[in-house]
Amino acid sequence: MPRREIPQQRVVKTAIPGPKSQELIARRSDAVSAALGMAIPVFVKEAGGGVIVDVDGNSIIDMGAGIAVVNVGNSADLVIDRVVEQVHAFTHTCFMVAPYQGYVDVCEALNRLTPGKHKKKSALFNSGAEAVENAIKVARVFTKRSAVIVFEHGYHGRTNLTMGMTAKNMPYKEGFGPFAPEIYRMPMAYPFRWLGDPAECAAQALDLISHKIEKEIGFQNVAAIVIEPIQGEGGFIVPPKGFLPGLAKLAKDNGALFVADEVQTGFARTGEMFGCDDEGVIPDLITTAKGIAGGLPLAGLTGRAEVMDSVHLSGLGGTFGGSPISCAAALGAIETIERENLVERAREIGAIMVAELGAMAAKYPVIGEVRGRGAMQAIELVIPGTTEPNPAAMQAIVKYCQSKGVLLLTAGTYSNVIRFLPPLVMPEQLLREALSILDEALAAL
Ligand code: PLZ
Repeated sequence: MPRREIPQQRVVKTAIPGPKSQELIARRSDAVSAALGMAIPVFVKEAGGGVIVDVDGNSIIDMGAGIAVVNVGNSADLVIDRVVEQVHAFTHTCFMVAPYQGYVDVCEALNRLTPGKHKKKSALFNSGAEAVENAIKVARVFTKRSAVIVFEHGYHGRTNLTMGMTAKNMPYKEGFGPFAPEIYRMPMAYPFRWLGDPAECAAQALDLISHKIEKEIGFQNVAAIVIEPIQGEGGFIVPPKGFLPGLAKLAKDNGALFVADEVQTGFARTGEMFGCDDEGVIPDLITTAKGIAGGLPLAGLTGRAEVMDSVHLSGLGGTFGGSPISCAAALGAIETIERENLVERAREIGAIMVAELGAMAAKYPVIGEVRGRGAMQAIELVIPGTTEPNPAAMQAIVKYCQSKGVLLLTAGTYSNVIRFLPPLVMPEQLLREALSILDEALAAL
């Protein structure tokens, strides 16, 4: 089948939203629950490379990749090929009913690519939240303990257990309780907002956490310490060096499992295959989703073989988990990441973003901090001269950029962070164009 070639350019032909999008937005309002948000008010016709083309013909630079999902780009060639082949062969049998090779291939790839050379095993699910849920199930069976340690600003999903693990109340938790018991939230090493000396943030946070676990929970009750290597929804909070290794050691010394939620940081995003690779941290369990399958729904749980094998037969599963179509897509996506060296590409994108965003931070005091790693960067916006969050500036910048055909995503406990997650196949000129429009938006504030 000939490939569609979507011109890699920004085109704004109509107001955003244009008339056709407006019509669909009206239908959406009438038919779809009002509880679902919308980052940009345009309806998509097609997408590829670094752009999303809407139904009015506007071509918008995509700085979100569907929340760090289409790292390999939308409809990447190898993803299309593998999916089409699979759809013709069969669409579903259920892996627990009659297994198929694609599932095993994906587990082998996860076992090979995730941090650590030890013997690992995997299981596949549908969503990031489901992978996190299963990490807790496995950790509780293996350790025969129940307490789960999570962190301020953490995000782990929208199911009941993962809502309880997620920090931010509005919009994720408000009114949806009661939440599951035995979840304990610890201080996060967040240098920009650390009350003590930022240089001492990692050591002080680790001391505090160790003290709180000992006094308030009891180490002997802790099944798992669960953390995102870089916190995503919470505002791209990069823990200072030493914090993650310190937590992993704390878990190990006390018979608990260290679980890395790599749902957002995984698959080349940070300029390493996984976020934990940066400091050589080797988790006992790793959750993956988002970037794993080029846009098809799939999630993985990977960990030490003896941990993953500790659960009784048929204790894990699900009807659709590890769908053959999603597995085919994942194999195409993983091959693309490796063949096109997207890990290196994420570093190059990161270097451009850090330089450009750093220059903007020097000009515009509304930028309190530029932070991130690789192609996962953000700016935290403040009232100039303070660290007070500035959500109004965030809103204004996003709106300005949308009107010029640039899609930006937001984040942060204080709703004052703009995050940049371009597809790793975005042409450099488009990335630079998006950043120059961001500069205009900052100047117009
Ligand atoms: N763990 C670290 O980032 C999903 C959520 C978007 P699911 N983040 C995007 C929204 O508002 O729902 C995420 C994550 C981390 C788990 C999850 C959950 O992954 O695939 O959305 O269930």
